[in-house]
Amino acid sequence: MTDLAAVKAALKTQAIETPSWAYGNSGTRFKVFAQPGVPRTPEEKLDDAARVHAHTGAAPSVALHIPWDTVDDYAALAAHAEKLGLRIGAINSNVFQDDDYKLGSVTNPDPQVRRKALGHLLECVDIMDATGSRDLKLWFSDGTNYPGQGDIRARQDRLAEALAAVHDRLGDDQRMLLEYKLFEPAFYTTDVPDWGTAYAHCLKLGEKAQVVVDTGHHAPGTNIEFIVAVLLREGKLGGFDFNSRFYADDDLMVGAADPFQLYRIMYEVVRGGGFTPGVAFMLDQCHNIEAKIPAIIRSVMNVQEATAKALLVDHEALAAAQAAGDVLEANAVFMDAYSTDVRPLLAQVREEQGLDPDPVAAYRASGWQERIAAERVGGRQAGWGA
Ligand code: PSV
Ligand code: MN
Repeated sequence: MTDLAAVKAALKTQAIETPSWAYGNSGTRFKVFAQPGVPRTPEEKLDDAARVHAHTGAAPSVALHIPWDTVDDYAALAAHAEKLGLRIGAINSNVFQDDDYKLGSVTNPDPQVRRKALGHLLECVDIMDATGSRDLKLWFSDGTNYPGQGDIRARQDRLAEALAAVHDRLGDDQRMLLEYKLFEPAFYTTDVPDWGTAYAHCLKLGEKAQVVVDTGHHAPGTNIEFIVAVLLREGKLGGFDFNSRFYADDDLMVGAADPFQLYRIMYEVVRGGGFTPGVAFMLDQCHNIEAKIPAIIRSVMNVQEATAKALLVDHEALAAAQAAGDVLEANAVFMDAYSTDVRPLLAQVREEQGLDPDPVAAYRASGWQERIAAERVGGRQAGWGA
């Protein structure tokens, strides 16, 4: 039997981090469709993020991306966040948008480029100090396009050297989250292509190094929940970049393409003791054609729904069926929770928190969208990569 009160209490503790770049314009390499009211500054991105938190009660932190969110005074930016009831989440480094990084950043054969890349990563730790951020998220586009182009092993050595320098620089309460991605923009080899490579580096680095799982960064058909279970068992799961995909790194709204996969992932999180602040639930999405703020609200709700279902699994019944070798019953117990309509439960949770049970409708009725469309005129709209 599942304890409903405990499920509701757990749901009230869930924090889902939204990414600053999801509030700006984004698109594909074919076209960026600009939207009215899009933020022009990091402060305005936080203003929008505060609306997501106000209507969901579950999105108290915002990830920054440097240099997209570069400001003169990071402490002032953190103070702006605090005034809005938010805090600064992960600092995402960017060593993939500079001409110097054509052949790689920290794995580049040129030591000068490697020094520049490492300098950026260390600067990101300075920004963590100034903003009170706990996590440094590292994603490297480093890799090669052609067999023979680079020395795969030497590139691993250079990567390890840079990661160790960053690890050494971290404070006691700070962590580095190493993200992997199968391919793109490099097509032949990627220097951190999979969880095994990320795990091997993190294991060597030490306790402050953890793996981050971006759900869009796997080959089709990959069993992501298995990776989650293994990383949690090893104490090396630092968090998620949630999004969903049909084909490659589509960055669509989490839970939109495959809600069942999201449920299976959240089940392993709960089962493996990962439903704690030690595992960061972050979104990494780009809203190309849909309205951004309601799409982010919807994404937060999708994560909450998958979590609620995972929390509803009758663990005793499942364990009993598994121990008895009752394959069908075990599967039935697992599917029962998935098939539960948790929307009324979540509406109740929100009402108990003093929130509107329907966050998207509440946002629509708030007038915020009309207000930003009218007020944010002129200036340069923020966008992915800018
Ligand atoms: C790379 O594809 C990635 O997932 C990393 O997390 C980046 O920092 C982010 O996307 C930028 O959108
Ligand atoms: Mn990501």
